Amino acid sequence: MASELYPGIPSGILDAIKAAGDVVVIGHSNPDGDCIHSQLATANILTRLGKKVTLLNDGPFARNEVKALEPLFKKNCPAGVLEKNPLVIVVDCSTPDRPGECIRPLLGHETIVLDHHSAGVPFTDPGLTYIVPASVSTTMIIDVLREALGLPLDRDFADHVYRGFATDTGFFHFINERNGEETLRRIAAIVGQGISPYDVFDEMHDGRPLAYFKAVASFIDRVESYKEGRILMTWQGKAEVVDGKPADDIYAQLLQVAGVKVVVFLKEREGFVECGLRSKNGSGIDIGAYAATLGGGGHRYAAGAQVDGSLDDVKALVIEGIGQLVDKAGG
Ligand SMILES: [Mn+2]
Repeated sequence: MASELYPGIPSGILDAIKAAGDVVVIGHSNPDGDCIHSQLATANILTRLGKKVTLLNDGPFARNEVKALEPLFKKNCPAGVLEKNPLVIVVDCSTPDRPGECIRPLLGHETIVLDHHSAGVPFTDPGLTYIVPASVSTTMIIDVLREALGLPLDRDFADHVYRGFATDTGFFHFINERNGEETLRRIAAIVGQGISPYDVFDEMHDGRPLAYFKAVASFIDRVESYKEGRILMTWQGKAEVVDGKPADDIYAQLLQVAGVKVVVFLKEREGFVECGLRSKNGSGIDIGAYAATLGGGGHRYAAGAQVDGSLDDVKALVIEGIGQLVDKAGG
């Protein structure tokens, strides 16, 4: 059933799922709520179809919203599953490097890709690839898959779809006039299964230690401003250990600063730097395309890359590169 937002799912995907016995469902490393709940929503579908499901994720399960779910996932595919030549379903990422180590023994297996990221060169079989960049979350793509397979909604499935949707829309923030109507119609049906958006919001945010918020405050305290405030940049040194994942809160705060177009959060590692990048809605800056030039990827407004070098070197490189984009975009 094709719609304005969601084209029909390739029949090869539906046939491969129907034919499979064992299925391994894989998401990207350093998972967020959309990744983990896309894996769990897919597992819900497969289990209802009578398949044996193995969930793989490299972790770490650092984000508050996914921490408690870590025990449901393995880091290595058990030998007994590998022997059965399982079907592989990769969700919330499209390129073989994003899942990390866990996918290695499964490369070369029949692989379905379900995702909403547009950057990078996906796995090779286009007949088994369903990528919808206009979808606000991957869990909503899994909901389209459920529909195509003729399964009804259930409470457990709806809960997963809602949590991925909530994570990737920043709880109804990143929804626009192009995807809004169909997205909210679908989410109304999901919430109709007995989901409380209020409770989910609290569950996904509450319970973090005070030290976490003090760390966020210290990162915000050291923000550097470039190009008259159009770029705001901060960093986390490798010796600074934070329980949780402060990046999402830093972006949410700094993107509200007057005049900002791009927020950069650099995390110093041994020999390289993780670059988290966000551009402001309406800034005219495709930060995902810029991240791709660094060997990373992502979406138009949210992206990341790992760059070799010291914190100072990477800082200079990124500020120079984004400075040019900001100049070009004007305003
Ligand atoms: Mn996602």
